[in-house]
Amino acid sequence: MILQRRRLFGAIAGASVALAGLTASSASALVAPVAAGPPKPVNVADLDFNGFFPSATRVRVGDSVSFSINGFHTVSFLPAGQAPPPLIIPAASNPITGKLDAAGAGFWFNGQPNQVINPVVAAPSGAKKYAGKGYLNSGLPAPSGPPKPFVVKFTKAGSYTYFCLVHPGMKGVVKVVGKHRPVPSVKFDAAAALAQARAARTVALALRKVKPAANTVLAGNDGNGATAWLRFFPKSLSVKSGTTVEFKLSSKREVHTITFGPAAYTGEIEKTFTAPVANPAGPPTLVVNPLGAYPSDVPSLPPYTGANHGNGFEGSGILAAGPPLPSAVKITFTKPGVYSYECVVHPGMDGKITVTK
Ligand SMILES: [Cu+2]
Repeated sequence: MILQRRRLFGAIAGASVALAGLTASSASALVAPVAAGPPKPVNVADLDFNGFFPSATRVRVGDSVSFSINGFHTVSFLPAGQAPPPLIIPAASNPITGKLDAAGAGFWFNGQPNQVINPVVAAPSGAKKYAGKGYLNSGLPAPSGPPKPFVVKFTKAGSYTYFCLVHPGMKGVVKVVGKHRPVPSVKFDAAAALAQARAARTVALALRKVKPAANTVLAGNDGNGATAWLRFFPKSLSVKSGTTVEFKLSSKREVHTITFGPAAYTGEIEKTFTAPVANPAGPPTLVVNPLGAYPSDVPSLPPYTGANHGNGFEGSGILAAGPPLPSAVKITFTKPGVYSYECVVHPGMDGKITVTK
């Protein structure tokens, strides 16, 4: 009878563990999967994912987490109390010099600091073990292609928040429990990631139906930011001559630009948005093209005529969710014509303003 009861209890316990997706404690170390970005290809035009899937992971002391970096993301654990370091910073030396527009005039930002990718964000931090302290960083993926998964072994119990240093607010948590505590199986984590991504995609598809206010163009429309629309709403807008259009960032995690000009000219800015410059003290510095980083004109953008700066160049510089960068820019269109613009951060993120009499 006792034996039977034990068996019965064992069977019930086994069933409930299976239902919760938990594995009983075992000797072999677990490698829990997390995707930075979409856990599988998105296959929706202009849609990207700026989240960790699943956003919460539970492992035992001695287990690892394997972060697949699917997109331009980092996986970064910070020392307690430290704010995430910024992605783009002004270079300490090396001011901008000799940048001329198509009409041969110097741009206002000559003499301003070059903006560079923060080497603290770009470079991997080395260690692949985390004991709950210090800075542990995957670094930025190289342009050559997706990096190998970033595998971190956790050696101390605790609850650890990690960040993507590219997309503010993109974070996840790894909870590390004692060696004999139950934790979810790899299969359970993978299913949780897909379920979270599906839910985020559903939210994004609803956000795609946005109807912006009159004479307003939204750069992205991302809700809480787990997904990002790398497109303008609307992609094409027609206004009467003399109209002021407001271009607004609608994203907490992405940055965009509004850059008018001939396709060859803006395309070149996009291609060289970050360019490696030799640095005798270490790895090459990634310098952000000042034509993309800075607004083309200060203190505000002048009316757009299609002939600004000799070739129709006029740009917002980087728009971001919060200070010190602006999140919106206004441009008044004064001459009938069809004008293309693009975001020089995101290839394929293009728009058109048609100005009528
Ligand atoms: Cu963009």
